[in-house]
Amino acid sequence: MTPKQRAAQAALQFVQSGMVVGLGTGSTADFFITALADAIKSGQLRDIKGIPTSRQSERRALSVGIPLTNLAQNPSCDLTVDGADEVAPNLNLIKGLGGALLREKIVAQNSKKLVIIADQSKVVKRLGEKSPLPVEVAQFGYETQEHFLRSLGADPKLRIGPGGMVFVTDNGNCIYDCHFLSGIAGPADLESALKRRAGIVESGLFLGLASIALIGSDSTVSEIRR
Ligand code: A5P
Repeated sequence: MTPKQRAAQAALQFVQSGMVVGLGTGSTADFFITALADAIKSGQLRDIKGIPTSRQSERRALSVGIPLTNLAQNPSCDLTVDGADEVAPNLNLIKGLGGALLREKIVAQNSKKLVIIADQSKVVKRLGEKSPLPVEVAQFGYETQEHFLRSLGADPKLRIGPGGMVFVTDNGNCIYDCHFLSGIAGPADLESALKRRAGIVESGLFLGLASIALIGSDSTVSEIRR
């Protein structure tokens, strides 16, 4: 079992029969979706409904037979299990390298508990230390955001998709991946500045949302709690 699989498997301890479960996006979240499907098939868990955070996790969940619902039918998840790109000691996160940050944040904010699953490579002292911060922006006038993001101390790179075209999210927006030379000194101030700017839809800063992170290694899973 890989560290990511180990963390994903450990997240099953938080799932109970009858729950509505937010399904994250990325390779670690995919391992959780598979583990959840196996638990449903074996009868260990019953009456589970999933809410996917991307088209990718929707396809994945459908392919392994997890019944799905949505926020219209179930406005709140009992639990969401998702990966992360960086996990700080206070459980603040960077997410969105998979491009699903907007739906991930909507589902996370409407969940009673957010459990993060990751391997040790995601644990950092300061956000922005390793990963760029993905910032989702409206297509209209997206070029104007580059200068604004620079004014906040970032080095923004417009995300390009696998085919060489500008990457477009499930929500029809673009992403700037924002590098910070010495990491992000004030995540809350940065988030406030981003929120005030028209055309910036959402950022991958997940502050104060996660309740626990399960960090998989070669042999064990450790926990970070707030
Ligand atoms: C998806 O948009 C991201 O927030 C993912 O949670 C993140 O990229 C983690 O991906 P891996 O689990 O593949 O490392």
